[in-house]
Amino acid sequence: MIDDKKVLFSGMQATGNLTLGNYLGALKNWVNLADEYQCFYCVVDEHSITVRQDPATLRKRARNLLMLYIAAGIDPEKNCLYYQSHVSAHAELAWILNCYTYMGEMNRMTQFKDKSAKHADNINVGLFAYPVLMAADILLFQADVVPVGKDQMQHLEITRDIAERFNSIYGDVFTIPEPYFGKAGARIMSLQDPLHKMSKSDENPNGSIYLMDDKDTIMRKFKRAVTDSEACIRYSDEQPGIRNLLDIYCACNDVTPDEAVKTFEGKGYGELKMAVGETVADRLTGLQTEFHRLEKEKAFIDGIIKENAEKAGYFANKTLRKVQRKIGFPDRIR
Ligand code: ATP
Ligand code: LTN
Repeated sequence: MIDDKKVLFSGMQATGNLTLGNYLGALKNWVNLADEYQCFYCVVDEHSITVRQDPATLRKRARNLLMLYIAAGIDPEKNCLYYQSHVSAHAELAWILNCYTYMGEMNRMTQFKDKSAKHADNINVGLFAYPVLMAADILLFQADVVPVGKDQMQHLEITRDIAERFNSIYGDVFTIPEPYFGKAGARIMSLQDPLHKMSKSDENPNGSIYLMDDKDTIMRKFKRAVTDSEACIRYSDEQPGIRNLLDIYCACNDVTPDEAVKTFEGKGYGELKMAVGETVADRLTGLQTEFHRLEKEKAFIDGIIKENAEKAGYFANKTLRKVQRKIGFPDRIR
């Protein structure tokens, strides 16, 4: 608890360009959580280097991601938005937790298996230990809840296991975090392959709408979206392409699938694609305008980066000191 509120922690990697999936499935849903929770949203740049990065690009993307958080409507006064690398407690706690995590547990992580298959020339120890750093992120803030997608559930489970193991040895040190489901964020699928999720690391750029795409690009991608030959707009698993377009429409307009189906009753696929494209372009143009405004507000953004790193550091170090004391590291001399 901080100020009588439960703590919520989440993070996003600054690798690749953010997609409509990241926005509708995560960012957009984070906007109002600060009323109920003390929220920490981290740009997890230390996670990013588990895959080789170009330094200038990483630096730029990390800053852009922080500005995107704000442009998406996450209020930097009410939420703590910061870079992982600015709070050294993340790396320090991760080291400690490494010593309380078993190789066998890490060997079961499916993301490690996927990523090491993808980057066979760089299967580094950091990639293997990635979930331990994620556990440190969460446990440092004594987070009660963590909004994560399905693909990160395994990492949240290992976080809970590590925390429980640590607590069973040293007493109640860590809060055991729960997944946050809240209002279910839409799972957005690729426009080119509606059976796979829209993802920033997809090699086919036509499958994803990027948050910085201009209106023409957005309309073109929707025009080319894969549908089917049923020629009927229904919300059903048998029509994954149409269902995905309806999901996108619903998430942007806050309507239910039934309402959306009614809106498009008797209309053709072409019309549906155009309407969804327009809706998305409207949303993203607003976000882009705000992003470009923030780009010019260098001093304002720098101020947020500095203040929030201090704020996050304060809470994180409190937990770190407690952990260090529990495991027997010598006291600091003041
Ligand atoms: P990568 O391709 O690098 O794995 P990603 O695009 O799948 O990245 P993540 O960085 O793993 O995205 O996820 C960031 C957040 O966005 C998570 O909360 C995740 O659940 C959400 N998210 C990502 N893709 C989608 C999607 N297609 N639909 C809904 N939510 C998504
Ligand atoms: N692994 C996550 C990003 C991430 C995270 C976290 C999410 C790093 N640390 C802590 C929630 C809580 C991802 O790739 N989406």
